Amino acid sequence: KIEFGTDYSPDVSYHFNSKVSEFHYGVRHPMKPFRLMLTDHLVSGYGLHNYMDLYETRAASREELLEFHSKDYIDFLSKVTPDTVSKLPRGSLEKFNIGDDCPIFQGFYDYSVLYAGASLDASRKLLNGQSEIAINWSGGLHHAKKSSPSGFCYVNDIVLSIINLLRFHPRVLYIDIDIHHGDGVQEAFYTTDRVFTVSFHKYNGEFFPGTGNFDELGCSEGKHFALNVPLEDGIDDDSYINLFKGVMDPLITSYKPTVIIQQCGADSLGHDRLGCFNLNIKAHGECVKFIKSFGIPMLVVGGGGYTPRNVSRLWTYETGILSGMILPESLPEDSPFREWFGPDYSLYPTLGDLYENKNSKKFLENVRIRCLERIRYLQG
Ligand code: V1S
Ligand code: CA
Ligand code: ZN
Repeated sequence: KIEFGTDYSPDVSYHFNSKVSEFHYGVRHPMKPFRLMLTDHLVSGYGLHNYMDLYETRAASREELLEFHSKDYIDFLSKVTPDTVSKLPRGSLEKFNIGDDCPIFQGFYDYSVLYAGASLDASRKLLNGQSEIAINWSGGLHHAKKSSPSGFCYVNDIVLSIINLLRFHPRVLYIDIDIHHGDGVQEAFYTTDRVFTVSFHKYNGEFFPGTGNFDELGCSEGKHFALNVPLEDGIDDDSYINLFKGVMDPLITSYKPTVIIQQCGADSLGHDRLGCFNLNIKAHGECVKFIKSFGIPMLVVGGGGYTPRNVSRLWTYETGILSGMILPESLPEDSPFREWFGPDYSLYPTLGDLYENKNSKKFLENVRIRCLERIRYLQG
């Protein structure tokens, strides 16, 4: 069965409500909340529930949402339903960016307040010192803006949690390893030095959401407190880990965050339905393990991830890392939905061989050097 690892086992809380996995964006839509149910079954199948404090999460309140989102927008979200959406006055769908990416599906508001409530609960556990690491795999919806949904995200649970953490923490570090740029979080804190945002992502100006070039670095008080690491298709395990550690080590040492939020979008894995990187589960997990090794309180959230069997493998593997447990490679035998994981039934099957690596050594070394030059500004 599972064993204690050699590294430190912190106090970990796991925040989940199975209701969140019962919503459907629509049959053609790539976002499948069901992946959260698959994850929870694997986590409990491995017995990881015995090594964490488990909390069934609640909905975020309207007042909590208004800490970031506009009243106009929350009024709209809380009132519109699939039945009323077609009767709205002309222009409202465009105004609120409703369409294929962010459809008004049955219960979408209940879904949104549930994943946001889970991140807020998790941030509260860190604030009151009951947890050193708090996990919400249903959160990480990094594209939502103050007054509009974007990229499958309706409310921004990350921004709401950071606002909560800022009540007592002087410096918050946000790390985003989803394949997409964490634009909603970057934008919300673009003018403050109290939140440092860093996102690793595919960038070519066209890939969604189209932002995240290296020259976006923050402005006014926030200048030099946003870092973007634009990457090409097909990045492999060693290149990604080297770059990630090479940037994050000096960044954490210089910025000295008092709390960290890591968004662990699983669409940076190889074989993702929307992604185009070649990462394996162990490499993605190595990034989480590296951040954990600094021993700073951490909120860990999910995000993208469109091949549900691999999303659930990844987040289970990372739950193991965060709670300091070593999981056997072979998946639990008596777990429901086991048929989703064949023919290998492995926690970390090989994923990283689909795309040509368009990130040359020279390109990556250049990215690393430019990041280090930016980080030097933090030392004053
Ligand atoms: N890539 C991609 C992609 N695929 C879809 C999509 C496909 C089928 C559907 F029925 C509905 C949507 N949308 C997109 C992207 C949005 C990606 C969001 C990633 C979210 C995250 O992982 O970072 C965090 C949870 N949207 C677009 O590329 C925009 C369009 C430009 C093209 C697709 N159409 C559907 C909308 C406009
Ligand atoms: Ca990212
Ligand atoms: Zn994504």
